[in-house]
Amino acid sequence: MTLKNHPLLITFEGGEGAGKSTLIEHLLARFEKLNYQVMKTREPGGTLLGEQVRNLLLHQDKYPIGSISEILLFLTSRSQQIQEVIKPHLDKGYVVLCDRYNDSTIAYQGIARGVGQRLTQELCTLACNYLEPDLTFVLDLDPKVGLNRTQKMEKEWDRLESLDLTFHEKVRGAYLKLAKEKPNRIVLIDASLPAQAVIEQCWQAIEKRLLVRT
Ligand code: Z5A
Repeated sequence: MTLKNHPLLITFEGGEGAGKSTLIEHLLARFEKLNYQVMKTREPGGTLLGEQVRNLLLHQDKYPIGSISEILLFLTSRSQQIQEVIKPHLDKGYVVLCDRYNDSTIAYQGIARGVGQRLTQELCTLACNYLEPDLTFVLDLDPKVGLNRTQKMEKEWDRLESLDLTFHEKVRGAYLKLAKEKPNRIVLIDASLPAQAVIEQCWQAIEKRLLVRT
């Protein structure tokens, strides 16, 4: 099997506890088994600057951060990660699996926080210098189920998770809106299914859209 559209940027989106990390680990292993050069990243983070920014955002309970400042911090991390990590790997022909990207900023800050979808999209375009994913999976899950899953884990990030359920329902609605608006790029996945079924559905979508049998 060969890649039709090599290199590839595949992004993973969804609310808390939707299963992105679990899915990425399995897909990474599948690509490796097929001898692809593949790497995973997460946002915010992934570079020295990005990890500092992650730290700043994590501890927002100690100082106020306004909504525009919040967007700019997420985008600082993304822009640096694209420059230092993502772009160089794509240039070498890698498959890059990215845990969150612009759709997170549009869903969380642009729509759920109310900054505005169009403005947030424009800021994202600037920060990522027009680098769009080849494929995006949105893992759709009732936030009550997702938050329940994460409460069972040791989590470093609790700032946005601690926002009320209404906020997380808005995030879910925002992702559904984005999936409707971008059907060619975004594949909506029912994340309430068992992990193995989620992995198989995503792999089938990757094969169908991005891989060709030789
Ligand atoms: N954020 C933002 O606001 N704006 C932005 O631009 C960006 C981010 C980039 C990052 O948190 C936070 O930043 C996030 C959005 C915001 N908000 N919050 N809060 P993070 O990086 O620390 O975490 P996360 O991205 O929200 O991921 P997560 O909560 O760790 O969940 P996950 O990676 O999607 O799920 P998981 O770790 O794979 O699975 C969670 C648990 O469920 C685990 O025990 C699994 O074994 C289990 N699991 C997984 N799949 C299944 C299925 N299918 N069934 C049952 N159980 C499952």
